[in-house]
Amino acid sequence: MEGKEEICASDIISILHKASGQYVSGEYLSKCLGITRTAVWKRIGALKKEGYNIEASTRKGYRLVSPDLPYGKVAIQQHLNTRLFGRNMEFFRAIDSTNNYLKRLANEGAAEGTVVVADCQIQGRGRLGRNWVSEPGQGIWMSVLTRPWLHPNDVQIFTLAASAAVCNALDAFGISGMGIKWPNDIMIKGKKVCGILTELAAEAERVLWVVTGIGINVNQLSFPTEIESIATSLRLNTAQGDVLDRSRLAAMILNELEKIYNKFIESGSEIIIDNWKRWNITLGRRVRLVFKGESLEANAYDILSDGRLVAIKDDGTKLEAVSGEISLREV
Ligand code: BT5
Repeated sequence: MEGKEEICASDIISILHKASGQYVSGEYLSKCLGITRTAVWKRIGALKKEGYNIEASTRKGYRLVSPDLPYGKVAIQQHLNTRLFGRNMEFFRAIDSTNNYLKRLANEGAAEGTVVVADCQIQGRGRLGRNWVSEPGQGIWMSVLTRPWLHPNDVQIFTLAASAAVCNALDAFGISGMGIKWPNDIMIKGKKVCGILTELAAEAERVLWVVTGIGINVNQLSFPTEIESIATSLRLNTAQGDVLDRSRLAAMILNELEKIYNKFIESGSEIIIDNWKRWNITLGRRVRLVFKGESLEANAYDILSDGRLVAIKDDGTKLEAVSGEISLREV
């Protein structure tokens, strides 16, 4: 669904949701939205296909049977407190990759803060062409578009904002035990619960757009064999093991991301570094690095204001690396 149709559909859901299970007449909906009753009926049909449990009665109109909105745009947006992030949102039951789609929108001039979310990705992508397992009903697979006024060299620090924002949101959501492995992997008990893929377009002196793709394993109880020894989910790390509300968590992440992003634009990278360090599990540890083809052990020491990692080699010399240049493992 696109344009006016999409706006009407989410308005219909908002109106029905506010009615708390009571019927709303087709006539009222058609007046509110400025569309015909037949158009209302058609859109209700489309919403049912999307998974909304709507009951229709010829005399009384329409009502939302379950007060819990299914994972989707309306459910996410009701928890947003942002000015920009997620206000313009597209939600898909299935898509190749939310990053791919948002990159296309970015090139077509989409506004800053545009967000694409999918329940399932057929070709979810990790870094360096790796695969990202993104099964339906389980995780948060979403991408956020920003257009920061940055020199391309300064993007690295910006990318660290995403993992810091996710950890802040997880904390507020009641999850504990998470930490960030430089640059952006979020781990719980040594297993990966969230990965971040940042892609950008730039001119020589200026970034045109940054697409930040965030993948979080939320409700999985098991994983495909290829990742079962390295992946975990939030649900597997809660005491009760209940299904978690992906809509609320996705919104909380966008709320946090916008907050950090705005502070960064106003006053520089300190806010990102402070938040990132709050969750860091790399600095102060011994790590194995593959750097420019050479495999070595070193002590992860600090990150610089531009986001580069500083490690001290055993001969005392310093090594400074941007992500993508090194692969890193704890020893
Ligand atoms: C990442 O890559 O960690 C970045 C993942 C970004 C995914 C988001 S989802 C929304 C947006 N749209 C996309 O298409 N992508 C982004 P990397 O560090 O390269 O990790 C990839 C590796 O993690 C794989 O080679 C697997 O070993 C492992 N892996 C794959 N799926 C996983 C999962 N669901 N949970 C944990 N580990 C996984």
